[in-house]
Amino acid sequence: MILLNKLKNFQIFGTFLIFLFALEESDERYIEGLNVNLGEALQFLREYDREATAMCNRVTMAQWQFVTNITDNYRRKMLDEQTLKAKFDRASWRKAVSFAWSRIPDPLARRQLKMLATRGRNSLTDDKFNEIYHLIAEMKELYTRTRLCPYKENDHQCNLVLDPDINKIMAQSKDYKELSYYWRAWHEAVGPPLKNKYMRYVRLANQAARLNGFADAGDQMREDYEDDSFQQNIAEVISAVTPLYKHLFTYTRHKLIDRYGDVIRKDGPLPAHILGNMWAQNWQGIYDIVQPFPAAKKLDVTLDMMLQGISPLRMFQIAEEFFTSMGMIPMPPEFWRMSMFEKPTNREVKCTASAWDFCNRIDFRIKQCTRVNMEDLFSTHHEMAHLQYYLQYRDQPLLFRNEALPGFHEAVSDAIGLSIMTPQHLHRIGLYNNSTDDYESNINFLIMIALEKITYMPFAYIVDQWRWRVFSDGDADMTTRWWELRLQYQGIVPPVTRSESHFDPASKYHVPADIPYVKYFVGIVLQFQLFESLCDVAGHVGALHTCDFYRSREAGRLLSDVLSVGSSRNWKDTIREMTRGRTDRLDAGAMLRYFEPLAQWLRRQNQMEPVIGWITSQEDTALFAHWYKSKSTCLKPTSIALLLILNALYWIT
Ligand code: X8Z
Ligand code: ZN
Repeated sequence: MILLNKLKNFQIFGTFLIFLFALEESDERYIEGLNVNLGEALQFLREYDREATAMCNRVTMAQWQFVTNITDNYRRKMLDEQTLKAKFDRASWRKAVSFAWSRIPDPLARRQLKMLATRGRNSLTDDKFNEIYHLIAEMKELYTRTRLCPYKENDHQCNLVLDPDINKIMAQSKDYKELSYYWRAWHEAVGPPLKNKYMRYVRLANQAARLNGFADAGDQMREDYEDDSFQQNIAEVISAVTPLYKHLFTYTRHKLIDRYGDVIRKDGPLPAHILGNMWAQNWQGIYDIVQPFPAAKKLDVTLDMMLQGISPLRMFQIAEEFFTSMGMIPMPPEFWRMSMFEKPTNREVKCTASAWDFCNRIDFRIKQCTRVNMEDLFSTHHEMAHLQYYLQYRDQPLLFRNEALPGFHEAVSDAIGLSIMTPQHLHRIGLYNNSTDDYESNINFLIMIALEKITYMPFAYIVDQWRWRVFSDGDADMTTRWWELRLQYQGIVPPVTRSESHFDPASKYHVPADIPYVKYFVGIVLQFQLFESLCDVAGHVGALHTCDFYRSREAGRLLSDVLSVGSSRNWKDTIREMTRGRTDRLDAGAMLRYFEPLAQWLRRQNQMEPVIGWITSQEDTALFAHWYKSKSTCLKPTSIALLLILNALYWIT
């Protein structure tokens, strides 16, 4: 049956596929050809590695030139290089699927061929490939070009951009109505014009996935995780984290009621616009409201950095010393010569900090408009951790010069972050004298990290839950489905009534931009697993959140071993090595141990609360679900289905 379907699909794309077919005895999911010649496969991969490396270098160089000197000329050059690369990728895919790759006996060659054969949307005809490519570009363009008018200002200067203008207002304003204005204006400017384009995109993405042997585009996205129980694994993680999330939620609700009064129900969900972020994805913006002990000493070494006359260059040297103190790789001379450490004054640049691998094993750079403050000191370490990962896997073939699984790059950088942001570390590098090792400062510290990472878990979980469901079940009720997930996992509701035409999921860039999201969820889980492992081998004793593995050669050795394999093997082997045999799965245990002192404190604070978490009322669901709005159809289709089944069972028994 599967074979028949595949053969039928083949009819619609070019003649070159005539000699391809799915082999029944191989893994039935994927497209493969007939060629089992190992010598030819190895020869192809050698050529691919050489040509793709040169291509990668040219594209990266063009991108770097553009973002460090924004001109139309450099933009054009970059787009030209990207187009050439897309053509090259397409030709490589054709060649890769001409092999019966799952029967190639060399496991590393097989793995590389599989990567080439199963990724991307090259199974589409030229017309459709171009269509989806331009559709995504158009959606991104529409999103990034959106501008808003300011609240209550009549000067008609409608040029506020999301980043940084509106993001800043969402994090800083405490004016309920102002926040509501920006929330609504953003959602209504972005969502509606994207809905039809998105629906077409879903169809094309699904076609590409099916032609490639997947059930749908979500199934294809999950292939990156090479794990049939991946969905089960992440569902277990979110269940394990939910009790802590609900306690943090309840404590925050209490503080928000103190601030905004009874517009917030004591046992209900929270309105999405007052949590310090456009998508309520993390709540760092309201730390000032939630902070339990405002009088406790604040951890900020900015003044110390200034008093010591630390320059941006010195910040990079401090970060490098963190890695060399653990016996890891120093930054190469090219890094010091070619990076952009400060904002140039003579040209326009994109200032978002980023780490760059130019794919030639020599050239690695960071771009950052560094300011001398604590936030940028952390960011410097974060970006350099990305570079350390690039350096560690630089001797792998190009296809394996990649993170072990999507999200691991961020996990590594963030695990380093957990170590360097401790007062213990800042003291060891001579930036912090007073000890903040009192109970209140510790709770403040943990709440701050929890407002960044624990609140993010349900959001990072639902984006792809929603997307995968659209890919598998179709585009009906997309906005309602979005809010059902938001309410179920995050406990938030829209501040104003929604309808299907609002298409709110598109308010998040990664949705129209076709960027998978579950990797961010994976990244948070793994950073704690990695952090705990490194703390263990470094011999840390005491509460996990106070661990700093600076200067630990043992931690450096383990980290180097884990990073240097890149993506050359299944990530489960890497996680097993990382946790020294304890597990090969995503596991919330380390994260929960890190936050245990906070969890205990929150449980005590919430003792008098009537409800831990939220109770969903009709009033909440009526904000977005049309079947709750009219009295005649007040039952959800799922409830109706359940009633019908119960009814049928009644008659059968
Ligand atoms: O998209 C990003 C980065 C690029 S990888 C800016 N992040 C996610 C988001 O903004 O939703 C970083 C944190 C999560
Ligand atoms: Zn990063």
